[in-house]
Amino acid sequence: MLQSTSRGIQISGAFIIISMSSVMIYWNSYQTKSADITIVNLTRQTTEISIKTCLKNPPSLVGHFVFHHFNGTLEDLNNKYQKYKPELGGKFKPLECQEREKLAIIIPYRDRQRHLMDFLSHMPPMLLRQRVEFTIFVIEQDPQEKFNRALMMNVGYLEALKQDNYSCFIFHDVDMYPINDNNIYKCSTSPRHLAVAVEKWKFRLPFRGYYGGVVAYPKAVIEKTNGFSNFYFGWGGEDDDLGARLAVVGLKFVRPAAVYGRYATPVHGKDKGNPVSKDRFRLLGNAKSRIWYDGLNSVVYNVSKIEKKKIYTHIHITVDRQKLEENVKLKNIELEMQHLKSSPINKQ
Ligand code: BGN
Repeated sequence: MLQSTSRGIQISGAFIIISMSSVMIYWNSYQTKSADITIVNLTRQTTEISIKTCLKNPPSLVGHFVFHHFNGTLEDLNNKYQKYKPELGGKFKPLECQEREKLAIIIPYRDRQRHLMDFLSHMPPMLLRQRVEFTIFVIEQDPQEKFNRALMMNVGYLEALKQDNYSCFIFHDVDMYPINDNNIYKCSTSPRHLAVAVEKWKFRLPFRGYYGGVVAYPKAVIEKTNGFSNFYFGWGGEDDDLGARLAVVGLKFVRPAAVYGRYATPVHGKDKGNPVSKDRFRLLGNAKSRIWYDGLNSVVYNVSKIEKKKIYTHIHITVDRQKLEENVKLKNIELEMQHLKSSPINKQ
């Protein structure tokens, strides 16, 4: 028997304490663990509220979980995730509630088929437990130029926004696998560095300012920093550059606790086409002055193919380094001209 009172609901003797103020707390912060879809059958109003909005820490979380290498095929994964009915291109929505934030996971990618299969096997179950609405975008740079991870992040951001109005972006290495689902894949107003305790560094930060592996950015912050630098061809430095950009716009990143920000990392050999960058020290030296013209507003790339797979979107990119570098220079000149025109001397 269900009976409504002004302060709560009586169900066969059991009393669930729920006042209108507590409903407002669920509604406003969606932080608490105790709700999700458990408050059904209350008043009509509370039922609607609790089903509609996903909680930030839902009760479906399990905490630590194990990374398993996956030996199957993409077809196997398509079948496995069929019950979640992802839209073509791999847009997953939680079935239990409605999430307000749309997350795009951007993976800069080249020649890591096995890691990608592991990623696609490992990630969706965790994200669905976290009640995240998400799409995975794999941004593959073709082999003719050295790999440019940060440029692929710019491309992923711009291309994802052509598909839907994503509000949160997580830029993710393909070979880092979270192993604690309290590391929530949602955005806050500050950018977040999620890869805090990584297996290959004995579950520690390699150095205090490390800002690589996995970072979460709300859309507004990416716009503020003009995205990321386009100049880092080859391995190293591009993640330090992201950190430098934040400092220029007066922002700091935050991290989850190390017990949550844990990642398994499989061992792998050196990547072909991604030699250590010799330019990285020079680029980092002037990172802060390049932010206004080297980024989203000057990136040049060519989309050769967009494959909307059942469980993710795979975008193939070619980069003409010369064209790109010319365009970044032009943007610099353009901004300097604008600056001169608007300076008080020229206005007289
Ligand atoms: C740093 C690299 C990062 C890399 C981490 C972890 C550079 C720039 C010169 C100081 N930075 O040293 O890009 O993510 O190691 O491997 O090389």
